[in-house]
Amino acid sequence: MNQPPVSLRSPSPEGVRPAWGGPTPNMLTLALSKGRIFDDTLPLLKAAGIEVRDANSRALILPTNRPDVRVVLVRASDVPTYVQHGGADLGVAGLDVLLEHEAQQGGAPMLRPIDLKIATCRLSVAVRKGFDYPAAVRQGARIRVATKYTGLARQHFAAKGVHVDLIKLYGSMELAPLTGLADAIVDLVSTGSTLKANELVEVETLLPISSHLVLNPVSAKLKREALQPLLQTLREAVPAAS
Ligand code: PRT
Ligand code: MG
Repeated sequence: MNQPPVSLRSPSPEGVRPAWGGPTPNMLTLALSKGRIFDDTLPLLKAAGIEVRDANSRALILPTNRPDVRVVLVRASDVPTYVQHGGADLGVAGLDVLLEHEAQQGGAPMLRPIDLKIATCRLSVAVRKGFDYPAAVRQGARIRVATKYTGLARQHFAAKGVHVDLIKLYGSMELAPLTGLADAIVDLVSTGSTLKANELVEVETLLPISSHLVLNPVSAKLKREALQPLLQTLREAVPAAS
């Protein structure tokens, strides 16, 4: 608290982290979420010459083999917030998370220069087997939909002219139609086995999903020289066919 702020801001040689643990002026901070995005991003980073260190530690800030690049681990749904507000210069997040963030926040869309084509799935509507979905969504009807994606679900049903009562959930969406909490869910589907195990059927797809690289707009300008080569190698590392 009594530390003179001058010492925090004194220039340090590139790559040497100041004693207070913050980034050096030229350091790139990449926000990732643990799990499939982290696992699928590592090989792309490796192809770009970046190896993440201490991946199995409990630390939330991970160094890499490059002194000017570090990784911060955040919740998947927090990646857009970190990147938008400069807690990270860049990040990787599912299109579901990015578009939902934009639907909730409004404003300009985030800078999304590379589709990494990883963690692919789709955002779909699912209902209980035997539920008459076409009848439930006929023009002017009213339907109860449980989802974590209330912004995207609202847009989808509004475009169809269907009145929707949205029920916000944070997980286990599949349970909602089985317990009578909702008529339908909007959730991610990959293999379809989770729906199948719960006797639900997919009745409509809102959009195909993959994870994208997102950029903080200020970093995109001020750290352009450091970012450009990294973005280029990542672009080249993305599999041509998804
Ligand atoms: O888990 P947490 O609450 O911390 O955050 P999160 O669920 O957002 O993170 P995570 O790591 O589970 O998902 C991160 C991103 O991975 C998502 O935002 C998607 O872009 C992408 N992704 C790709 C998926 C899936 N595939 C996927 N299958 N995210 C979740 N699932 C879940 C889905 O919600 C459902 O419960 O897997 C289940 C369906 O899978 P199948 O194979 O049975 O159809
Ligand atoms: Mg999850």
